[in-house]
Amino acid sequence: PAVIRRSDYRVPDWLVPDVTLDFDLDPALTTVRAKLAVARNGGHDRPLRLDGDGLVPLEVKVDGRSLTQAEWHLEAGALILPLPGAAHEVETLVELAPERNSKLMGLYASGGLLCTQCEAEGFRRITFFPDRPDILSRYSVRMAADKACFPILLANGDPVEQGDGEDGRHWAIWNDPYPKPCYLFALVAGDLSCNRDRFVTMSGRDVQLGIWVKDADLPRTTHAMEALKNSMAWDERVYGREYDLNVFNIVAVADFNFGAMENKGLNIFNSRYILADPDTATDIDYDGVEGVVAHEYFHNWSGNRVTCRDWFQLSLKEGFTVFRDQNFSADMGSHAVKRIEDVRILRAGQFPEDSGPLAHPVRPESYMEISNFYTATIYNKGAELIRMMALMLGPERFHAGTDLYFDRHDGQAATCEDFVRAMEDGGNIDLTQFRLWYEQAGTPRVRALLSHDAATGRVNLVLSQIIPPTPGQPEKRPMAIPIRVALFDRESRANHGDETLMLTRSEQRFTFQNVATAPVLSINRGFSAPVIVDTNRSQADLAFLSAHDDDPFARYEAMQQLMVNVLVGQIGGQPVDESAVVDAVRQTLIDPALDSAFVAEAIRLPSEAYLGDQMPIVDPDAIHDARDALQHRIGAELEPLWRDMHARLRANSFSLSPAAKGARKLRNAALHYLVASGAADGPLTAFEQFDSADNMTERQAALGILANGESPERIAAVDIFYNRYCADALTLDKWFQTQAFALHPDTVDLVEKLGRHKDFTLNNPNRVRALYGAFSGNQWAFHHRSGKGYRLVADCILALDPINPQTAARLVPPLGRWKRFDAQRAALMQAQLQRILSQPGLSKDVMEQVRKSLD
Ligand code: HT7
Ligand code: ZN
Repeated sequence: PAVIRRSDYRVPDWLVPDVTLDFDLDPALTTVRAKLAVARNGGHDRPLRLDGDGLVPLEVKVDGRSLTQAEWHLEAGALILPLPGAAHEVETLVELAPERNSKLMGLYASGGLLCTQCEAEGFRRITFFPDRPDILSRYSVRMAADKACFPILLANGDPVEQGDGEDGRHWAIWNDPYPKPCYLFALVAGDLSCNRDRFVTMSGRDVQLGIWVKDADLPRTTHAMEALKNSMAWDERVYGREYDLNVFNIVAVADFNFGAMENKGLNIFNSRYILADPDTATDIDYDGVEGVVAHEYFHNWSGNRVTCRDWFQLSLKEGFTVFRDQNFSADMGSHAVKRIEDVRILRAGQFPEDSGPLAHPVRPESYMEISNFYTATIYNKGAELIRMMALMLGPERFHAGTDLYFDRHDGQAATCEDFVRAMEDGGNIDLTQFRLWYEQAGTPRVRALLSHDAATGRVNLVLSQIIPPTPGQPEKRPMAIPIRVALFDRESRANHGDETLMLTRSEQRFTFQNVATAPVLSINRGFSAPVIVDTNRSQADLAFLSAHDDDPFARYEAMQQLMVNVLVGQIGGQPVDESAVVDAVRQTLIDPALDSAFVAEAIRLPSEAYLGDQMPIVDPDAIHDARDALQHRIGAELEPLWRDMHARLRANSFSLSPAAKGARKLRNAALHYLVASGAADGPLTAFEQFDSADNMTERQAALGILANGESPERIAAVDIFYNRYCADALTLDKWFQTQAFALHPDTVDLVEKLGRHKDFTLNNPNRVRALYGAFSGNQWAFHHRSGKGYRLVADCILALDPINPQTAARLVPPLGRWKRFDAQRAALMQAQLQRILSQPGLSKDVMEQVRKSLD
């Protein structure tokens, strides 16, 4: 497959100011008639090229005249039309079979609905079109369909007209007045019910809101609707951005390759990010709904009004929009806990990507398949870049920068460079060196060495940075890294003052005066930069910070580091005293100033995968054993506290208040440690929670805890859960996921069995992710020394690739981490990658990921 390079960007040869689409919809055979007003862009004589993927032109007309086959040709699926003159109307007719579209890109059928997914390059599967984001067009869309099967017809923009046709069919016309790239095109046809509401914008316009779902799911849409209205108000209050159309619709579909899609005025969602009720959704699910609804809504400005010039600029919209949704969620709940969660996600997903064969810059230089670049680097690291700029500028100058960005580029297809320039001009700052964050892949390592001179009262902090080599980038230049630090007095526990240091050279010395006694260093407070920090802090200093740091992230981090040092020390044969961890957990539990959600985060042991990331070569078995033993010790030594807490935090009735959510989180943590203590009544207590819970947060947590062990209660809970929820797809996903994620020696065999379960299907991406996605994130099970885990995932990739290559390709990265494991495991992983590569007819999606993973 061809490699697309950022440096090859050229302005479009032809523009398409207006598009009229006419859909005659039917799951088996849909026809699409497209009329494009095309205009030559500049003085050239190149033909019009309309991308197509799997399309056959049944008719091609120019200015109303049908062309003969000699007047056009197809080139790699694209329709090539040599055209004279400056402007024409080009008309094409194609046929589609949505019910046979298992890739879920373009127009497809899902649960009786017809819907579209066009980002990144799905529009070319619907009609011939220059499928690139810098072509902005006004769309008018007519849809006709059988009225009984598809009573609701939705598209982008505002509804214009509707009526009944012959043979039980009906039709509707929608117009979108805002020029948009074709990746934002959408339509939905189906038998849907609507949760209707309204929002009055800051300028007093009334916007009709609709969340469209299957009728039975209507009661599960209230949280999404609240989230939508809160998002609309937040974007007005924080960014001064108002919604622009008269209607805003959201549709939930069961089969979706991603979380959701921000189509102009018609967001389409994976139902897991819309539907929520206490019986089936956990608090994490509720937060997911709120965050994704906000994310897609915020795209209306950061993505739709200002879009991307080309796909290399993807982080322009995704990084910025993740930053916006993270801050929104923090404002809706707890800033401290949200930051901890976001950093955990970054470290679990992005850091491994940045240190492996698929590492790429936030603004990549090349790709084979753009769908493979919807990554944690583009999204989450991209958000960290915006966060660093916000920190360096301060809130007022940052918002001067974003105002300038929106004003300058409204209605345009922009670049990451445009965003940085708006920050520079609006915020009055020089970001020349900072731009390297967009260019250089790899997680910087910052080393911090603190020394104190009692005679002079001077503290020296020497910071140095190393950016590891990544594919195609053997040498790196020093970056501009904002590091927030504070120095604490050991005696008084006073903070000598928060400062943001700019590390811009390979090594730099920072001096602090008038510090009488050797202080304790708090560093990368708030996770001010997405870097790995190595310090010479003792376990005693970390214990001090875990009890007294006034920055919640740094306090959490000190606790994590304390635990990492003990576990990595033990695994490496250099035992470190565990009692400091037990004491720190005890201190945290009894600190009355801390809220429950923070406590639950702070006392959680680092994941097995995170521990693996701290080691030169990952030893999954040793990591599991050491972590299990420490968990047992914390459980056993503090057993009365866990017991008391678990009993005390039982709620009378369900609520989504931050306090109630925090209490559930901590109660689950207490149950976890109580069972880990080995107490004889542990499994029964877990089963009792499973059985009596009035919410999924406690029920699923109890199921997960039981699934890790061996008990009659485990078998009972797994069966009860299945029987209760087997008719509800989203909840049944949890059944698959919880078992695939179990820290149990037989998980690998169980996953093999579950892959043959009657409810398992490769046609639904949520189900695939629930089983194989969860399993490949379970380090101990996936890296079973037999290599069976690798074979299972490779089998799944091979079977899924012809059905849904995008989803198949997303299962490849865990196999590509072979360099991080011992020679035997590495060879087994490589063998599976080779086996995949030898499959004839492999998709471009999987091929790109596998080839890179073998390098
Ligand atoms: N912008 C959306 C991306 C997306 C997507 C990408 C590839 C394949 C399918 C997809 N569905 C949605 C999601 C977002 O970031 O908001
Ligand atoms: Zn997005």
